[in-house]
Amino acid sequence: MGEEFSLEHRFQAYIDAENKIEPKDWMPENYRKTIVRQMSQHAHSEVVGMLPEANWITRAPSLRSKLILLAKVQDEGGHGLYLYSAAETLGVSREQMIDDLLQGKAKYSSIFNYPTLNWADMGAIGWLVDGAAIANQVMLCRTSYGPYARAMVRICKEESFHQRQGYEIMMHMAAGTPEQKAMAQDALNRWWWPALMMFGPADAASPNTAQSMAWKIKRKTNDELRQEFVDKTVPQATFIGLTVPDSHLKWNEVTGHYDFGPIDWEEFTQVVKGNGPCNKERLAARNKAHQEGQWVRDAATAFAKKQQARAAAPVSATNPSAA
Ligand code: FAQ
Repeated sequence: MGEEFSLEHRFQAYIDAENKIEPKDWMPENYRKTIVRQMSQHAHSEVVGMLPEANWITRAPSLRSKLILLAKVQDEGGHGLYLYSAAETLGVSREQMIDDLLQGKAKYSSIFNYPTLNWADMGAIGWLVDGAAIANQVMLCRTSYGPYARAMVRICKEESFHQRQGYEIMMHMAAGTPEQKAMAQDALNRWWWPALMMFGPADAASPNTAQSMAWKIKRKTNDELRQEFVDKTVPQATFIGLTVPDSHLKWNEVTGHYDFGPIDWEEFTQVVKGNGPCNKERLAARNKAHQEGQWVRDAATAFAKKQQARAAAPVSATNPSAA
C-alpha cells in the first residue's frame, strides 16, 4: 500500500515534469484503463467514421472530388490502425477491441450515428466533424502517453487536409446556384449541433475530465475545446455566407468568445446509448464487413504461419532458402 502510494506520487511528479509515459513504465492501473478506453474508442470512431462518407464515394459529382473523398476515407482507416496499434502497447489485443465494437459493447463518437443525405454532407463532415476532431486532437499530440501522442502527430496533419477539403466543398456550394447554397445551409443546420456534442458532456457533468486533466491525458477540457471550435468556425460560416443555426449565438465583448445556445444533452445521451438515427445500421455494416473480410484474415494468418515454419526449419544443403 505504502509502496503503491509513493509510486503514484512519483508517477504524478514525472507527468508534471512533462515526461511521456512509455509502455513498459510503471503506471497506475486506472491510468492504463483510461488510456485503453480512450484510444480504443478513438480507433473505433475513426473506423465507424468511414461509413457515412463511404456512402458517397460512388456518387461523387466529379472524378476530382471522388479521388479526394476516397483518399480521405482511406486516411480514416489508417488512423484506426495507428490507434489500435498504440492501444495494443498496453496489453489489450486488437481482436478484443474489435470484438467489443462489433458486439455493441464499446463506444465510438456519437457524430457517426447521423445520416449523410446528400453531397453537401461531405462538405459539412470535413469542415465541421474533422474541424472538431482537429480541435480535440491537436491537444492530444501532447497527451502524456507516448505512443498515443506520437500517433496523433500524423493524424492531425491528415485531419487538416480533411477539414480543408470539406470547407472547399461548402465554399463552392455556398457560392453556387440558389439550390446548391440551400443544400449547404441545410447540411450546416443538421451537423452543427451534433458537431458540438462530439466534445463530450459539459465539464460539470463529465466523470473523467478532472482525472484525465491531472494525468495530462487531456490537456484541455470538453467545454474549453467546444468554445475554441465555436470561436474558430462561426467566422468561417460568415465568410461563405452561411448562417449558424443558433438564435442565441452572439459575440461577447467581455469574454472575447461567442456565447452560444444550450445543447440538447438528451439527444446526446440517446445517441450514445444506441438510439441515434443510424446506430444499428452502422454496427450492422461493421459486422458485415468483418465477416466478409474473414478470408483475408485467414490468408494472412496462413501466410504468417508458413513464414514462421520456414524460419524455424533447419538449414540444409538441399533447402538453403530455409535460412
Ligand atoms: N460520443 O467524461 P467524459 C474523428 C463518453 S475522431 C460518444 O467527457 P472523456 C475523425 C465518454 O467516452 C472522433 N461517447 O469522457 C473522423 C465517456 O464514456 P465512458 C473521436 C462520448 O473520455 C472525422 C462518457 O461519455 N475522437 O472525428 C462522447 O474524458 C471524420 C463521459 O464523457 C476521439 O475519440 C461522444 N461524442 O472525454 C473520422 C478523441 N463524448 O468511456 C471519420 C479522443 C463523451 O466513461 C470521419 N477522445 N463520450 O463509458 C477524447 O478526447 C475523449 O474521450 C472525449 C470524451 C473528449 C471524446
